[in-house]
Amino acid sequence: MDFDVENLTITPHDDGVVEVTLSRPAKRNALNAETIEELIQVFSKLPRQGARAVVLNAQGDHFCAGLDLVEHHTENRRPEDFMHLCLRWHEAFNKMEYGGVPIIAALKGAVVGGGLELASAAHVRVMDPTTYFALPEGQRGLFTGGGATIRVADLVGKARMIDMMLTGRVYKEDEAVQVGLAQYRVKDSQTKALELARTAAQNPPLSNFAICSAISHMQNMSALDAAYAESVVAGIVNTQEASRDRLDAFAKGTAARVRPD
Ligand code: 1HE
Repeated sequence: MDFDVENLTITPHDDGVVEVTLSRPAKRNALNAETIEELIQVFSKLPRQGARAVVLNAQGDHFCAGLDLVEHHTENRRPEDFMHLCLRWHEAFNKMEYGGVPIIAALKGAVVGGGLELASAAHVRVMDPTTYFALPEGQRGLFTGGGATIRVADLVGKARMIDMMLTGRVYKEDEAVQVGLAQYRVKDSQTKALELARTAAQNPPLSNFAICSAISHMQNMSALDAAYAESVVAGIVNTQEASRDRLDAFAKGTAARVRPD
């Protein structure tokens, strides 16, 4: 896998799992314009380079401190400059959410502002005991620009998101799971995320493609259109060769059964 990146580290594993690591720990992995371009590049190419699942993680103690506030301040951007930058953030995060390859985020430390927008573009979020979530935009005199109004509101609901932005409320520990910011809370988020990615990577790629793109698309549709799209996707996915083999194994009694533990 060949990527021209400086702020990310890409580590492919033999089983098709690829680690994408935010690699600006000295700046708490704050997202500068260059990192956003690198995310677009990586998440555009990975689905076509055979990635079966991705672990999105970070160097240092913090997952991501959000928008690079120093770059933003120094560049003294005009409204249209920042609008176009936000469109690049959306490009990156849409590539992630709609790309069809499962992305499991291994979280730690600060997951704040644009860092939470990035994490919410992953398909599964795993937190560790140090992880905390916040939207400090209000305190900074800013507003979300990387899709939080869609994805974070989707995770926690409109009222909680507004509270987070108005008051700087921080969610951590069990409460963060209860409100939907993370699906798993474990001692070691990296190990758990890798385990989940390896499990997901064993599903047929076409099934994962549908799970990690169709559901998001369908949420944007009317119920009538979504039901139609679901039938089309299921028509393709549920008759693929890989599912025939798996159904054959089930019928012969050799496939794993669904048990509570
Ligand atoms: C940064 C950034 C950043 C750290 N942009 N440089 N996000 C925020 O409001 C969060 C801002 N950051 C923090 O609150 C803290 O840095 C942390 C809690 C994440 C970490 O604290 P700490 O004590 O470990 O680190 P630090 O001393 O604050 O920062 C270390 C260095 O990282 C320092 O650089 P240095 O050159 O002085 O060593 C910081 O300047 C740098 N750094 N965070 C730039 N965010 C699309 S719109 C999205 C809008 C938003 O994301 S708003 C939320 C912004």
